[in-house]
Formats: sequence, structure tokens, C-alpha cells
Amino acid sequence: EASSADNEVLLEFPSAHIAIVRLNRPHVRNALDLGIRKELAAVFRSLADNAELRCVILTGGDKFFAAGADIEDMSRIDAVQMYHRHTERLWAAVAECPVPVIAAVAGYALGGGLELAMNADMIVSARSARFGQPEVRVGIMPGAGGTQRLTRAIGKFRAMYLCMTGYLISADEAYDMGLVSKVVDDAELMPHCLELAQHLAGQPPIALQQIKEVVLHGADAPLGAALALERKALQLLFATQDKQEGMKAFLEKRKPDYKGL
Ligand code: CO8
Repeated sequence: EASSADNEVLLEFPSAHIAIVRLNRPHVRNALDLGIRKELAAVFRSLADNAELRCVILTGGDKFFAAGADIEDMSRIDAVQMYHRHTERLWAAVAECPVPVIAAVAGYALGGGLELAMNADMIVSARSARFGQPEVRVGIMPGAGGTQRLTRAIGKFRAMYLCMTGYLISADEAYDMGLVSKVVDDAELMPHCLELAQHLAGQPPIALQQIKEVVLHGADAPLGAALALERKALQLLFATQDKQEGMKAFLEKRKPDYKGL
């Protein structure tokens, strides 16, 4: 099986509360082979155990977030090898990250690269970014959420259009479709994402984690069950010290200091 050299996924901590996870396989435009996927999963698993952590920024290079699954790698394997890879388990490590994940996308986010970005909670896009599900152009189809997460995000007709044509769309088009949270000038991408991460790091951590859980699980549940889940999560927050702190700080006209307790 293919394996990557170490450090195709770089991890930095601009502060104790914020991690930047950076895809770094520039010679193939951050194409995702099995090695880099394993590394990414290991990094996210380590982050899930980091009690200090409050926000993750997932990013790539200036000109490419990720150009999809590695076509050279995929060209060599058959269906049974593909099955045994169980790459869904590797993606799950990203999807299950308890703290907010911001995908900071510059350049191409294609195929498996866009599917990876869709595992984040917010997608902030540089104006020059390009999005697409071009798998059909190499004889296959999306296989890690492109037909499902994308459809839930932008609706059937636009998802069909992107998956069936393989056409790329601009950041502004992606924004209009509801695929990205915000578009910023290229030079502003990381400063903006760091500011956003800093802001999130200042919010009550258990509340953010509950919002994430309820939004994600609720999206797949009948409305009544989802609304009940929301109420239970809110009721749980009434047991937190951060709820006391947030309301006390408001009434005392000062900034709250949240501890995640
Ligand atoms: N896989 C492997 N190598 C790649 C990939 C890729 N996806 N993308 C680029 N590269 C390589 C090129 O082969 C080239 O290598 P070399 O230098 O040896 O010739 C190098 O990166 C540079 O590429 P370009 O010269 O093409 O660079 P440009 O800046 O001109 O173009 C693009 C960048 C637009 C990103 C272009 O490379 C491109 O279109 N790439 C392919 C995009 C694509 O089709 N992606 C979908 C892949 S299929 C997929 O994601 C399936 C997911 C299924 C789910 C899997 C779950 C496990």
C-alpha cells in the first residue's frame, strides 16, 4: 500500500486554543493519497484529545487546497483494494473533531479535496478559490460525501449539475449556492480565519460543541426529534459554569471569561 513521507500534514499552534492543520503535498497539488489521509486522521485524532483546544483551521496552499484524491494512486488499485482501505474511517476522524473546524480554502478544492472541506463546520474561501466535483472526468464519481454532503448543502439540482458536469465554480458562485460561509480577498484568508478562530476560542466551549453536535445530528433526524435534541442540549448548558459566567458578565457589563466548565 502507498505510504507518505512524514510531514505531509503540518500542525501549528498559533495559541494554546487554536490549531492550524496544513496539507503539504505541493508537487501533486495536495492530492490525497492513502498516506496523507492516514496522517491527517492521526493529526485529527490527536487534536480530539487536546483539552486546551477550542478551534481548528484546516488549510492547504495558496494556489490549491487539495486537487482531490490522488489519481495516480487510484489508477493502480481495484475494487477490493479500494474496499479494504476503508477511507471512510479516516474521514471520520475529521468529521468527529469535537471543536469547530474552519476550512480555509485558497485555490482548487476539487473532488476529495472539496469533500474534505465539507467535513469542516465553516468554509472560508479566498476570492480566487475554485470548487468542483470533477471525478466524472476521470471515469468515476464522488465517493466521500460529494453526492450527499454537497446535496444537503446546496440542494439536488445544483449538486447534480456539479457532479455530472465536473465543472468548476468560483468562490462567489459557491457562496451564492450556500457552499461557503464567507468569501474574502486572497491576502485576507489566513488573517481572517485566525481572527475568526480567536473569536470562536473566546466563546463558551461546551456551547459550541453542543451547537456542532445538534446541527450535524439534527440534519439527519426528523424535525420533532431534532428539536427535542436541541432542547436537551440547551437544558444541559444550564448546568455549566460558563452559562453562569456569560449571564453574570452581561449583567455586570463586562467581558465573559469562559473556562469550558
Ligand atoms: N492526483 C494526482 N496528481 C495530481 C492531481 C490528482 N488529483 N492533481 C494534480 N496532480 C499532479 C499532476 O499530475 C501534476 O504532476 P506532474 O508535475 O508530475 O505532471 C502536478 O500535480 C501539477 O498538476 P498540473 O500541472 O495539472 O497543475 P495546474 O496548476 O495546471 O492544475 C489542477 C491544477 C486544476 C488541480 C489540475 O491538476 C487538475 O485538474 N487535477 C485533477 C483534479 C481532479 O480531477 N480531481 C478529482 C480526483 S478524483 C477524486 O477526488 C475521487 C474521490 C473519490 C472518493 C475517494 C474516497 C477515498
